[in-house]
Amino acid sequence: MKKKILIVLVIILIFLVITYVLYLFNYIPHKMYSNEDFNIKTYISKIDKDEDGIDDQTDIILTTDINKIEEWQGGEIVGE
Ligand SMILES: [Ca+2]
Repeated sequence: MKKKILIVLVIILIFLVITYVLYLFNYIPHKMYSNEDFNIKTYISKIDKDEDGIDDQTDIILTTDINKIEEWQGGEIVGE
């Protein structure tokens, strides 16, 4: 009997972990907010040190966004 309970708990735990990961990586649809929802003006830097035509603020955000699988290579965003 204890073994059945343990198996059920492990299955529930696995289900919760899978659900959390799917939610985290946006595979489960949910409400997402943008800057406009909170009246936040997007900051655009006037500096473009690597001269790629993308302001450095946007470069930093793009390269640290965990939802995007992009690589920063020599001033170009490669892949998706
Ligand atoms: Ca740049």
